[in-house]
Amino acid sequence: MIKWKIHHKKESVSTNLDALAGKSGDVFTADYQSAGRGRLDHKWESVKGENLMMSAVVALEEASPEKVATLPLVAGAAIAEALKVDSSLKWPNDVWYKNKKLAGVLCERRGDNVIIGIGLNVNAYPIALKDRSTSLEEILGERQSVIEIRDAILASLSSFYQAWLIRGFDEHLRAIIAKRDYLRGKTVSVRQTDDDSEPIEGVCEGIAEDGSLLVGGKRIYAGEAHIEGVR
Ligand code: BT5
Repeated sequence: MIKWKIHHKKESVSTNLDALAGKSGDVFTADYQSAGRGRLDHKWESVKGENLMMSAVVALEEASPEKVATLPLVAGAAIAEALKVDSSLKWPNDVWYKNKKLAGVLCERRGDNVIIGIGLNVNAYPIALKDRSTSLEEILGERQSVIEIRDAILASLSSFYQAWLIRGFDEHLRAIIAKRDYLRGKTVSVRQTDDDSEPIEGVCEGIAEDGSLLVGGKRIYAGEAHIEGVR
């Protein structure tokens, strides 16, 4: 098990930025982020003091870029398995509950390390996103301890990461992810960039052994999948 060392701030710009100063095993958390980041230019919104925002630094030990590309899915699986709710994984980096987003992962490689940024709505979600986000509190009907959830996720992340480092994105990890795959079997429209005017459309056949999304026989390596009727 990784012996994590927690560095907490009341307010941060982005814990993924704080983590740039960290070494393997360091975890940066904050009660609030003034400029939380998602993929591309997306923002991660937080509600002060209510949610989990953390960035864990782990060593890559010469993992290839192709292997590192599968890490957001593995981190998502670690989060899903740590929670007491029956969540799904929405390729490439989200944890959903029913048709709403509960958590997001942003992995950023920095030399020999990778920063695994996790944002999870524990006791609140941004009001502006109420149609498409949810929180553990809303699902479970009572407030949850951010610290307990942080520790459960870190324990799970430690074992998932170590399994992934040793054995790669193997059958065992893929089976855990496949079981929670939100998109598989659904008709999806995938934009590879935010302004993609020709999204790939078709039935999603799941996630391939290299972490790409399979849609109508094509492999998609990055993007965002939409399902009709779901925001
Ligand atoms: C993500 O990006 O989902 C990755 C989010 C990672 C956030 C963590 S918090 C700790 C660490 N420090 C950082 O600065 N970042 C990491 P993406 O797939 O691009 O999704 C972003 C989209 O999710 C936004 O454009 C919104 O639509 C939506 N969103 C933003 N905040 C949300 C929230 N709190 N709950 C649900 N959806 C949200």
